[in-house]
Amino acid sequence: MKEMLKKIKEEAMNALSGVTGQTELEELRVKYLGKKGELTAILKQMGKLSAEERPQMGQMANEVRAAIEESLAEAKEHLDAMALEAKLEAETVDVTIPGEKIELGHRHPMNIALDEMKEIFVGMGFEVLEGPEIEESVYNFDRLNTDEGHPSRDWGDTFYFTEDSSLLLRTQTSAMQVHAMETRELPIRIVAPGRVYRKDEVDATHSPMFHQIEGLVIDEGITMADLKGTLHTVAEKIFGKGTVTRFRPHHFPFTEPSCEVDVQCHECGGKGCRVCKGEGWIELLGAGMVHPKVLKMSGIDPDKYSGWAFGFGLERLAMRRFNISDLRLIFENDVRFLEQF
Ligand code: 2NM
Repeated sequence: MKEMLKKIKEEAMNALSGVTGQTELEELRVKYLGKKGELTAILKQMGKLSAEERPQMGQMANEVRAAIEESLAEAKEHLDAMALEAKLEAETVDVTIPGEKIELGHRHPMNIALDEMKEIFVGMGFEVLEGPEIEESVYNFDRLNTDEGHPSRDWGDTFYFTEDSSLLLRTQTSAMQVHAMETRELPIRIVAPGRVYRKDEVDATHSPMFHQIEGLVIDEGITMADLKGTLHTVAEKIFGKGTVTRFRPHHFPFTEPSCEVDVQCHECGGKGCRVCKGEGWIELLGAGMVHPKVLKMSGIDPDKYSGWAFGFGLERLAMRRFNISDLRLIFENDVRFLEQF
């Protein structure tokens, strides 16, 4: 029996020293230490031994068991370490390899132009107001001193919702400014950017929907000098210091007097070239002193208060700013176009 125990120990040690996987390790454990294993088989025969031999054999069997258990543990530790090593090797990340480039979008050129304008006016103390695109004729026309027969009210020019022409898609953001005059405390210093709609055929310079930004200042003692000073400063902020401006008489129903503001062509300095189409000047916006009737209709006393207002088209500004030749490009959203900004 002693010989058998020795042989089991030797065999087990041999087998364990060459073990290569977890499954094999488990098989060996069962083979030597399991309920039907070789060591258990020997222990079952202990009863046949004499009383003197039994403790001796028992001790030896325990030693063999302990030695095999220790080797099993060592082999398991070794296999675990190898497995971890292999896993780490397989999952190595090379942090020096350049990452995949993520394509980021960016703002639309119209939004770039709009944000620039908002920033200029906010910097001068104006508040930005946005309002509804569906308006009542009262706000889009009547309160702006645009009388019944005015051509802009024509069904061929304006999108109406109702037979009685009372509800429409706003043709100008000044409708919003009438709301402001009606509801706000004075003084008022606001800009109203947004979409406006007119029944125009689509071509390189026209679209039935475009964007405007209009501004309004009302306080005691406001004069044309405020209009000229502020709008000249705005022109300089857009086109650079030293920009030359020209205020030309014009007519709008909601302002009196009215004017159009031009900037001298930055390309030719006023001599006339392709950019200004030989004019020497580029039209920037329309403006004027708010008509006393307009103030009165919105509940403001024209004997105490006066104001000035302006309005211009954002697409035209963006087209000049980014050198865009055709208005349709702005609305088509062809990625090949948008990628250029
Ligand atoms: C323009 C030109 C001139 C304008 C007038 C008003 C209001 F509400 F005060 F009457 N808002 N905007 C105005 C004046 C708009 O656009 C070419």
